[in-house]
Amino acid sequence: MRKTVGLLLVVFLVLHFNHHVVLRSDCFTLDAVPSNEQPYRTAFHFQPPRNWMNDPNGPMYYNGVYHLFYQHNPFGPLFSNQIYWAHSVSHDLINWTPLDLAIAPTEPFDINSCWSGSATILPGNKPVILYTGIDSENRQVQNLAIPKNSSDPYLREWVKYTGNPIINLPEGIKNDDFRDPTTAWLADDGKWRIIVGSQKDKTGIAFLYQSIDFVNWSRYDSPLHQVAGTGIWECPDFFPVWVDSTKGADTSVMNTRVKHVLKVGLWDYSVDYYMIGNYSPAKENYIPQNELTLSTLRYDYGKYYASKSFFDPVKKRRILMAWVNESDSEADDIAKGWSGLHSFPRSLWLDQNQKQLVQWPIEEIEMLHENKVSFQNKKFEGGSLHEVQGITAFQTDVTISFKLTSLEEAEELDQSWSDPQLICSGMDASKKGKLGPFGLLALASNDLSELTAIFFRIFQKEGQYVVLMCSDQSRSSTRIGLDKTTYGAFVDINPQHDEISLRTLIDHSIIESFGGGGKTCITARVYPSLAIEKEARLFAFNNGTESVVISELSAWSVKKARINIEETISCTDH
Ligand code: DQQ
Repeated sequence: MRKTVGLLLVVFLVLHFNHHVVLRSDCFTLDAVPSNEQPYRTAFHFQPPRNWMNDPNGPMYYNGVYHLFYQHNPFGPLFSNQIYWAHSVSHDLINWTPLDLAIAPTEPFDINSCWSGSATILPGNKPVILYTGIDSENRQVQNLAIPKNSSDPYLREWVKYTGNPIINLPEGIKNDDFRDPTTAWLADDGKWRIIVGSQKDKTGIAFLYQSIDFVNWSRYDSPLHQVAGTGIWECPDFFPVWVDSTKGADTSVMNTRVKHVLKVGLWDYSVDYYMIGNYSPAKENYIPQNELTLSTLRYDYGKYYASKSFFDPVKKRRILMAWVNESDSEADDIAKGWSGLHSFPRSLWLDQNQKQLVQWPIEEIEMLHENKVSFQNKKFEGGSLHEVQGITAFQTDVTISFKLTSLEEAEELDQSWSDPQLICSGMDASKKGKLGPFGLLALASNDLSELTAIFFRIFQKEGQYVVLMCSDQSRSSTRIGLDKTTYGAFVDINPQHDEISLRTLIDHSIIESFGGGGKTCITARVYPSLAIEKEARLFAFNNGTESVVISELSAWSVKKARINIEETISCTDH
């Protein structure tokens, strides 16, 4: 009897207090810790224990817990026609506990996959999810799911509304061109609004819907916005940003102190573009101050797609996460047993000039910092290389700021060089300039045959200074068969007044870089074969002829977070 009570108590404690333990009926072990066999698994970026992951879905904060769902193939490391919503929870947005799959393709309205969508917290603190189902006829339709038990802080089980689909394919839209409902916002007329991504004849469309009860939805004749020639708009996001504060605004905030961001993912280019504009719910129109074109604002100029933001009521901020796809081959993914990461969560807000957004890693990363190294005000001659020692170069958070003392030496920017990515590809870090290239060499091997260079070059154009930021993956690995595209973008800062700063998060196979205090972000995936773990080194470099001053360099080792680690219990335990 005492043995039975003891056993029951253990089971109770395991179930109720140790939420890191996931009880499963199948028994397996998986070493989620990066090791020589798994050198590309990350330490502080979100990824599932195994198999395929893509878009973040339905992030939200509910009753003391952050929830993150994601597109997942639980059966293999490649995308499939059976995509589920997987689910993890966190108390700090750093450490994540995996829960059971939340939404599975089981019903006629989603039998061929449960695709992306969003969460909304309805009045009375009631979370709901809208997601795209691929129905039995392979049509994309919009569905509703609610928690089975909203007093469960982890919202482990989700129930699909029996009246699904709640929104059918609009007439004239192709079966596979209608997806990814947004978080809803409530307008003054008491009606909810959402947008859904679509296209017709290559015109990207954000269809606008309204509802009083969240179940019956009607479509406005005019979409919220559409742009010809852009192809299907995936994973739209629509939210307010304060014009006079870096704090976040909840999705339904609507007043003269906010502008509205419309973000759309262009599937044809795998890029998340955004517009900033004025939204009038009374007129139901959205007027962007920058119209969407292929050379307008992006969240990130590297590998970064299908992002989703949410309002964090705890710290009053808007948080953004995105899917960062692999750059290796499908065969590599099969060998690794997994594919896909999420970017490190970023806060985002409107820049003071109201022309663009600013993004910055959430401050919780400091929980993982250790072994700080730093120095200030060091003259950095042209041709210098400085190794940043004393940190784990394969798991690090590094910031470097440059002061320029000979700006007048900046080279003229050739009038025909309008595409920053092309300039970066043509002028890699080994090509000497005058003011630049200077920056960081990340994940560098001992012999420098492998390295990823993240750097700046300063030019003059029509009496103005132009700051170019590059992330050059061309020498990131001696392996062949990888996508080693070089990325580049301009940074909207004036080096006459502003220092040129770069913050880079390095985590085994991902390098996220924030230029100009987060005005320009570039994310890359890299797979070194020599610069792995303890063999990886980090350098600051200046390959211009002019000297610059490193006004500050600070770097930390970043500890491993507990991300979706399933603790295996003995098969005989149950
Ligand atoms: N991924 C989902 C779609 C979305 C696309 C499918 C974006 O809902 O449009 O996994 O990556």
